[in-house]
Amino acid sequence: MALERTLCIIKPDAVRAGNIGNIIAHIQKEGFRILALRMTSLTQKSAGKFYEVHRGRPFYEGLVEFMSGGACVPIALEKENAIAEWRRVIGATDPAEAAAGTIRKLYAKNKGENAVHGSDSVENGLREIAFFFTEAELAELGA
Ligand code: 3AN
Repeated sequence: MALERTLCIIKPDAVRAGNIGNIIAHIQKEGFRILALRMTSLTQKSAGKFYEVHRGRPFYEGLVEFMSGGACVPIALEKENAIAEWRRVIGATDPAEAAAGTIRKLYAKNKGENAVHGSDSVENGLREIAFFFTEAELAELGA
């Protein structure tokens, strides 16, 4: 196992529903180290860029609309095996298929408004963290 980084985003539906604290409690209970965290809101342009890989898929425009439609909380996380570990904690993309006790089972509405993001590979984790946080911000906090 290797020490890895992943990007969590607490999405606008979960921020709106008042679940920031509940989701951070999962992060801490599961032993992730928080490297950086902020509350922000994405423009349509930046949401479109973040989800560039999904451009052209039928849900892309709705996803960009949703992700730029309210505040979100990106959080850079570190842990042994963080990519798989965080995906285990958040559960399946579709909350109807997510395992009991996972964040999406507890807090997500549907496949689109699904409470949290998790990176799908080590490379994407590093790229996505760099999308929101500078090297200086990460280093400042001892990351
Ligand atoms: P995950 O977030 O579980 O890695 P991806 O990477 O397949 O899932 O999709 C990225 C995001 O796109 C999802 N979190 C979800 O918000 C949205 N999404 C994916 N599939 C659908 C779909 N079939 N309908 C609506 N939104 C979707």
